[in-house]
Amino acid sequence: MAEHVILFAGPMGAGKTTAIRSLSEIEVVSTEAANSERHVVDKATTTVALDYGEITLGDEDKVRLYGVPGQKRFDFMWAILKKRARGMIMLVNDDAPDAVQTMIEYLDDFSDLYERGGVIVGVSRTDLGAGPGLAAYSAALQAQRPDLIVPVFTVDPRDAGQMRTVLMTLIANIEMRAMLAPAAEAVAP
Ligand SMILES: Nc1nc2c(ncn2[C@@H]2O[C@H](COP(=O)(O)OP(=O)(O)O)[C@@H](O)[C@H]2O)c(=O)[nH]1
Ligand SMILES: [Mg+2]
Repeated sequence: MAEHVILFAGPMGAGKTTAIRSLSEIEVVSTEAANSERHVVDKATTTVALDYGEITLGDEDKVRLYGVPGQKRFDFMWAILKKRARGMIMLVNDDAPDAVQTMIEYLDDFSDLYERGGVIVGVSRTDLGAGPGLAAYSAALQAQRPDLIVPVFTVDPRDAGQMRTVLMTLIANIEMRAMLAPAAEAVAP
């Protein structure tokens, strides 16, 4: 049985907790605490520790799902989980100011994870209004890191089917890269 650790990262309100709740087959363990940054996002609670869920894909792959804190001052949690992770779904709320720039900043923090596995971007809350549009995210990624291939999807984290598609795409990418990596080393001079 293969086991994957997948992180859900991204800013507050992007839908990390919602996504894990949509996907998980076990009751999600969430640690929430009072939002001390209400001036940033007006939400009564926000995740300050983590969310944890599990899903089994096929009868082979157990996937451990971790939602990591959206606030930068909880950086130490990211460092711990990042070491264990094979891939990451970064959620970005399309209706937030500077959504594209926020995505670039978050990606920067996780570029070593990209080297080991895979990263995928899910743009959430696109139903709520005039965000920058999917092409703006792809263009910014290309401009910033032309060396990385990061798929960008629109996704509604409340929709389990959509989340499954994103998760399976990420895992397929990770496995493809794992298969190709030894071959690439073998042909290198
Ligand atoms: N309309 C809409 N609401 C969404 C979408 N994604 C998340 N939400 C809502 O946004 C709020 C914040 O989501 P949450 O999972 O708490 O974000 P987190 O801070 O990243 O864990 C919740 O009320 C979600 O139901 C979306 O695509 N569309
Ligand atoms: Mg949360």
